[in-house]
Amino acid sequence: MKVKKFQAVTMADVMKKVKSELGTEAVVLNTKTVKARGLFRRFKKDLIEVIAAVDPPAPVQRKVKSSKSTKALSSNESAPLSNEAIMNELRQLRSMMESKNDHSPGTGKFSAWYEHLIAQELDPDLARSIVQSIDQKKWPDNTGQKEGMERLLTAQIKKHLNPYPFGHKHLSNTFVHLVGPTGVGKTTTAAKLAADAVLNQKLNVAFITTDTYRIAAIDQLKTYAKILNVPLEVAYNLEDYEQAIEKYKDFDLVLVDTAGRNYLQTSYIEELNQLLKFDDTSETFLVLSLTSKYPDMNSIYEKFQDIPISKIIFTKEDETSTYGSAINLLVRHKLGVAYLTNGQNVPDDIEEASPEIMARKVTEGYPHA
Ligand SMILES: Nc1nc2c(ncn2[C@@H]2O[C@H](COP(=O)(O)OP(=O)(O)OP(=O)(O)O)[C@@H](O)[C@H]2O)c(=O)[nH]1
Ligand SMILES: [Mg+2]
Repeated sequence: MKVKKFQAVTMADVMKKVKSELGTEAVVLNTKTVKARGLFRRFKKDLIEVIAAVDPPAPVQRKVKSSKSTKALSSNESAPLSNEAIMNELRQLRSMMESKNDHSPGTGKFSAWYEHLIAQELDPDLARSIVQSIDQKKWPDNTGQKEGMERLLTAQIKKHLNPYPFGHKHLSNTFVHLVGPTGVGKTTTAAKLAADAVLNQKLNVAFITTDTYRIAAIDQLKTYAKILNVPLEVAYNLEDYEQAIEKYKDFDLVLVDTAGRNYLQTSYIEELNQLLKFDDTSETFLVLSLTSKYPDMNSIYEKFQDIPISKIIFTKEDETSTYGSAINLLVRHKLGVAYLTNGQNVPDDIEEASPEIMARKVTEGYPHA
């Protein structure tokens, strides 16, 4: 690549010079204003300086002293830069571009990692900070191997999630509310959790459903209650709900299934807030599908500001291969995840979440060797 510095009083003039020297294929790498030099500089105007480059063979059309004005301007032209000066200019330009609107963290293997995170729909700023944190640390040189790269990336993502509460081994709080948008899998997840509590943890479990919105919803939970041999109360109003709480207060675990609503409408959140009891005997999981788009997940979560959401349950992991939206949400709102569900089968398709599992979802399938 041929790189050269040009100066003139106006941008139009300097571009004329660039075109004349390097041809129409030339690209501008940098522009700045420089003070005029020499005697009488106080009377001279500042100059526009442009660094331009062209790939060889450059279609150079040297104009040889064609006019007086050209001659005058060429006297301001400096000699070609030394290699070191050019490299410095290029380095400055690159760091300037990286720190502005270009999110690319560089080239080579790091840029490939970054692209993978972007393909996973991770927020570009978060993706960049993850990749650059690996760069800065100068990790051992086994990063050329796919496994090594995956491991490093997983560790960095995990680091972002570690501060938040994950998993839910001991269902210690009596009342566990499952809230969330329509059709994300609240009832199915309630059944999976109940099955695990009854069959594996030998807990005394009951169901309450406040979902009287759809007839089929009650039948759906009744079926699970019957199979698992656990009692179920249907709460049609606040009074019913208070009675159900009283009835089951000595149970080890009461799973409270709620109606799926369009929670972008605040009135539904107010309804929920009036019905459910939020105290230290209860915790509330917001159930979200991993197939949702990040802006939608984010809007829903933000609508839940008045309800104490203790953790997220992400469902339908089996229906997507991009997990960046989930990571964006967790990092942005400092949230942990209790469970991930990965299929329709009750009770099997559920696993306890951890930062490692979440991070690995993002890095699995990293295509670069
Ligand atoms: N693929 C897949 N499907 C799931 C998962 N969890 C639930 N489903 C399915 O999603 C559909 C809706 O599940 P429900 O449990 O009824 O969802 P809900 O949130 O209770 O729905 P509403 O009460 O109507 O808001 C059903 O067909 C479930 O079998 C999952 O992890 N993966
Ligand atoms: Mg339901």
